[in-house]
Amino acid sequence: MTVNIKRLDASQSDFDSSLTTLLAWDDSVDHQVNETVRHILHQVKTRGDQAVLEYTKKFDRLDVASVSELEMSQDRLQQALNTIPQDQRDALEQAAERVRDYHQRQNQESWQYQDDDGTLLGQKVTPLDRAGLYVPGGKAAYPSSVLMNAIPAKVAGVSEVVMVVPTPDGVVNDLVLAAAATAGVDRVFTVGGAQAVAALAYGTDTIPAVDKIVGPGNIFVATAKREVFGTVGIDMIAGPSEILVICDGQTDPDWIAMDLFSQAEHDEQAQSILISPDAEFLNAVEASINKLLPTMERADIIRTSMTDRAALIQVTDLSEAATVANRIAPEHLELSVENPETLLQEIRHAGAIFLGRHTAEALGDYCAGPNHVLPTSGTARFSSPLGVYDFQKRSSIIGFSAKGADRMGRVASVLARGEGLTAHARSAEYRIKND
Ligand code: HSO
Ligand code: ZN
Repeated sequence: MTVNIKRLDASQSDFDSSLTTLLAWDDSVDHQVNETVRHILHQVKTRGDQAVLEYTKKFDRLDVASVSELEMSQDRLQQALNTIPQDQRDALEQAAERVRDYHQRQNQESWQYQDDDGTLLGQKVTPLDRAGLYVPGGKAAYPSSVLMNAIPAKVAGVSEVVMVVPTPDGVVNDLVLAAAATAGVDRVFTVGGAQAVAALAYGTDTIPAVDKIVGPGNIFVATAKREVFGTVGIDMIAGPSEILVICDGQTDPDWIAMDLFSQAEHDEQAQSILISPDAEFLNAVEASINKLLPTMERADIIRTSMTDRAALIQVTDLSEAATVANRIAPEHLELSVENPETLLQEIRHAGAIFLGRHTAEALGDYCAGPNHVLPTSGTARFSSPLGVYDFQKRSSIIGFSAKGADRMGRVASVLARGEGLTAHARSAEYRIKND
C-alpha cells in the first residue's frame, strides 16, 4: 500500500491557500473535557489530598490511604538509576551533561548602572522558588523530556522541582525515574491527569504548590494547565510535533525520508514537510518513504501522519524555500544543503534549526544540548525554546539619589497632575528641593 503524499508547487497561483489548508489541524476545544477538568480542579482545590486520592483510585486504579504513599523517595529514584541497563544509564548521563552545559550558557545575570545624577537602575534576576513538572504515563512517557524540562529549572536555580507522573495500575517506568534522578528532580508523586495539575497549582497538605507548571500531557492535562494559568505560570500548550526539511537534492533520500518519519512517528497528527528545488529529488524521497515505511515499528502512525499531514513542496530556489519556511515557522527546521550557514541568514522563524546533512533532528531530541521543548503550530513567530529564562524572573531596581529625585520628581509631578492623580504628584514633589 503506497502512501500518497501531497505535492505543492510554490509557483502555482493557489499555493498560498493550499499551504494554509496544509497547516490547519484540529485543535477544537471539547466542552465536555472543559467541564470535567473544571470539576476536578474545584474538587482538588477545596478538598485537597482527599480528592487526589479519589481520582487516583478512579483513573489509575491505585488505592492508597494517603498521598504520602504516592511519593517516590530519592532512594527509589536512585535505585531505578542503578538498575537500568548500563548503556541506558550512560546515554542518559551523557545527554544530561550536554543539556546542562548548553543551558548553563543561558543563565542571565542581574545588572545595574548609575545615571549622571547618581541614581541606581537595574534588573535583579531571581529563580522561581518551585517548579512543577508534568510527565505523561504510558506510551508518551519520554525520559528525554524529563531531562529537557528539569535540567533548565535546576540550572536556573529553582530550589525545588516537583514531578508528577501517573502510574496506572501501579506500573512504574524505571527509565523515567532514572531520568528524574539524573536531572536532580527533588520530589516525585505518582499522580497524573488534571488532579495532578490542580495539586501543583493549589497545593494540598502533601503536594506543595508550585509557581510554574511545565511539561506535556494529554487533552485533560493541557486543559487543566490552561485553566490554572494565572494562579501559576505555565510553559506552553504544545501542538503535534513538526519537521520541515529544506534540501538541495544532494542528501541521500533515505536519510531525508527517515528524518521525516522521525517526527511522523510521534503521532497521527504530526507534520513532516520537505521543500526542494529539485523535482527529481522529491520523487526519490517519495520512493524512499514507500520503501522504508514497511520496515518501521510504528508504520501505522507514520502512514496516517504522512497521508494526512505531510507534503512535498517544489520551489524554484533555496531562497524561495526559506520564504516558505518562514511562513510555516516550524518547530524543527533541517537545512540539508551544501552551505547551511548561508541559508540560515534567511531564516527568521523556527523553534530549532539543524545545519547540514549530518545534523539529524533526532540528535536534537536527545543529546545535542539545546532543549527539545519547542514552539509548535507556527508559534515560533513569537516564542522560543524552553530554557533557563522560563524558570527565572526579573525585578526592576530603582534607587534615586537626592539630585535625581529632584530632577525626575518635577517630571513625575507634571505627568501625575496631567492624569489628575494628586497623591502621586505630591509624593514626588515632597522630594523636590525648594531653593
Ligand atoms: N520531538 C519531540 C521530543 C521527543 N522526541 C522526545 C523523542 N522523544 C518534540 O517535538
Ligand atoms: Zn522527537
